[in-house]
Amino acid sequence: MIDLYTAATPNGWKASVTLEEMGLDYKVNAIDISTGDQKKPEFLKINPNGRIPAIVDHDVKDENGDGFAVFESGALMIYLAEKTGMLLPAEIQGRSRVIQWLMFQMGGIGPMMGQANVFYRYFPEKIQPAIERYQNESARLFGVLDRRLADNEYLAGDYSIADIANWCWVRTHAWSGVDIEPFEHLGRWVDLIAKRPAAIAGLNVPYNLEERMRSQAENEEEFKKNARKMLVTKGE
Ligand SMILES: N[C@@H](CCC(=O)N[C@@H](CS)C(=O)NCC(=O)O)C(=O)O
Repeated sequence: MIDLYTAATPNGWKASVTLEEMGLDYKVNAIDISTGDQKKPEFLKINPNGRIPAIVDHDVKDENGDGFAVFESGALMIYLAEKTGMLLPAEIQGRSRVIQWLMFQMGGIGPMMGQANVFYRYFPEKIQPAIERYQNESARLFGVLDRRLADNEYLAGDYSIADIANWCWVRTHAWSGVDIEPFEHLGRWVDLIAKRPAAIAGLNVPYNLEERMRSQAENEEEFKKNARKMLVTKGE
């Protein structure tokens, strides 16, 4: 059995969609990142970085006889792919291609869209050059994905953890204020993955997404206030 520690965010969904695609048995532990659950000492033992997502695989023991903990969503996805032999080819070139597009998300799409969210949504001061910097960079990265998807159904051969990682972020483009309209092939791919039962199930972890979106729309100011609190956290 696997314990998943997560919240309803793109990085959290990367883990839950992957677990759903693999049909693994897992228990959801909702972490309230707005009140700082992720900075508590017991959680820092699982993820020293104090962020979600993280997993503990109780089928595998660490050197202390505890379940094996994995943090960093990309590492977590590779771990699950290696555990199951799914969504990551074994052969060196295919495997490298998937990891390249996974790292593209980890080092590009995630951080740039994340900072676009910070400056466009959460900061009370609207610093236009910062907003434009991160939105433009996100759009540039969307262009890279779009060109790749112009003659490839998925990012790296068959559907893989690279698609899940990028999709979980790109689908939230409106929250970052980045238009997807100019990217025809990217739009096709977003819609294609959105139909997958495991993607739908994974997005409903840890909460039902539609209900959350409704309450978020009602409480957008409250949501932004909580997000701002995270931005000023010092130390861990
Ligand atoms: N590189 C990390 C990023 C994780 C991350 O930033 N998670 C956010 C939610 S999407 C979080 O836990 N934020 C809480 C905080 O900043 O304290 C990963 O991919 O796992």
